[in-house]
Amino acid sequence: MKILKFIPFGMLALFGLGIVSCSEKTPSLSENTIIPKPVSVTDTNGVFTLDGETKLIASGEMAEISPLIALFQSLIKPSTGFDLQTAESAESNTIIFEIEKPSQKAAGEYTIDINESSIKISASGGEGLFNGIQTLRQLMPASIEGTVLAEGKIKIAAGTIKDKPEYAYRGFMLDVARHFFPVEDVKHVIELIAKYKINFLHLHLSDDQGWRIEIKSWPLLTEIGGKTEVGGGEGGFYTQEQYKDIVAYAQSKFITVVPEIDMPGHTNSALAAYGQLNPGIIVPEKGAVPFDRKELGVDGMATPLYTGIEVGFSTLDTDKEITYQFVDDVIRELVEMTPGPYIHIGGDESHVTAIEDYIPFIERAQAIVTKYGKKSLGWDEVAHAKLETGSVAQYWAKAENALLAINQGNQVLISPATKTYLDMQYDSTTKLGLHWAAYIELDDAYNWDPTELDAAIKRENILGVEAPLWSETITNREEIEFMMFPRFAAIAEVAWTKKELRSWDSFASRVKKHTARWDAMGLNYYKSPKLVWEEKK
Ligand code: TNX
Repeated sequence: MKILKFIPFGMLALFGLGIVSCSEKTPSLSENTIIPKPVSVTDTNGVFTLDGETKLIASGEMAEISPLIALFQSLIKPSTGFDLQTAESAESNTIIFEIEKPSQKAAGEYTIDINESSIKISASGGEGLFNGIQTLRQLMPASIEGTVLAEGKIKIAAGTIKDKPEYAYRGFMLDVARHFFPVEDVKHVIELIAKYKINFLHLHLSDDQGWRIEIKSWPLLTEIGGKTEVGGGEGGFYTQEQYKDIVAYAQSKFITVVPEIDMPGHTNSALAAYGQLNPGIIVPEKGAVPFDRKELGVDGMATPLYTGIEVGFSTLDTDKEITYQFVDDVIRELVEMTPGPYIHIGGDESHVTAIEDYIPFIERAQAIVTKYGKKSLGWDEVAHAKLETGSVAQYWAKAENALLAINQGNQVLISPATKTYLDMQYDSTTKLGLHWAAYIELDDAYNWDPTELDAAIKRENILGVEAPLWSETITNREEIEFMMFPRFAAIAEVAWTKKELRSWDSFASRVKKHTARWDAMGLNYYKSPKLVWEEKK
């Protein structure tokens, strides 16, 4: 017979207390929910306590470290009230920001060492230090992401994190042409992507529906071509000053802007501004119907502005010298305000440009980019042309095009529409978005790898990964957030973390806990059933 023992109430209460204090224990470092997942995390004993007295110490090149310390201070202040001060040195309670010289670390690589008395982030330069700070912020409570004052000190378990990116190019693309987004929204997007160690922001600055960047030598591009957007709204454009402001803001977060002018197709907004660039009469359903200029007695004909979402009906006149003057002027002005290495020349879906016109056009556009000292990026179709050394083809639709680039000795940027297109609907009930390529649930966005798309696309052929957000159906910040998150976190991990270190189960459990951060930010993310299912398990 089993004898049940009487347990006095007081003891039960004691057990209860035990449970409470257990659950308050600082989770070990290896229990982190960091996204993207770092290369290695090792636990040691102890806990570091960050409080108002914690001192911030720079070790190395001050000019590079100071802005990062300022960034850290502004990250900590809103939700803690801590006005963290810098110091030359201190015995304990320090966070050390170290730039090693010399350093074995690659760009973007960092180490974080945490013990009871200090945290040290080391890197070979500002980019690595910045990445380390993004990781450190994810070791702090979710409240750090918000502005609500949370009482108490911050406890971080001791240990070491070693981390470096798998791919050098980790990108996000925002289509500001189909719908225009003001500077504040672009900056908001920059803040979001920086948290996930994205280092390139590709801005799709022109398309049939709108021209969004001021070009001083061709003022009508924005005056006329910037006037509207999909659905007939008022559109808009960035002045050169505003664009430079975006570029500088991105730079402060170690993000390089890649401006895109899509050519020779996707150019109706330019053709509406300057008829002399137009080789035909544009009928959206039919494309450019060629006209005889002499017969019509016109030197080109401006097209009407377009506010629908068809693609592939417009083209620049590839035969006329004025077209190359236009391309040269636009690229020259863009280069003057773009410190990054790439200019994107588009090149996709030029369905009404004959291939024998398309190829020489792309080659000339590329040569102009090279002449101004930059490398060109183009959608995968550009690989039909002869690519210059260093040009990159962006794989969005066809592996065979990616292979054309690889066989010429060029690298590819990986953006398969079926995995990375953040404008694709999550499922058939998603109100925003399109689904011509696929429905992309969170696990679809995660469970793939750039090296597994095609046997002939090898690791060394891949420059990186980019997630584009096309904006035919996206009109504001909340909608951008909804289509981005949580899938964007999945793609960021695909880009940062080696295939061997990734698993859906790990990602799903981290991202579920991570949503507390998004709640603190007030982010409008999609509540993926894949995560609820994960929780029920
Ligand atoms: C295809 S991707 C396009 C874009 C559209 C997008 C919509 C690419 C290079 N071209 O023009 O916006 O699909 O998903």
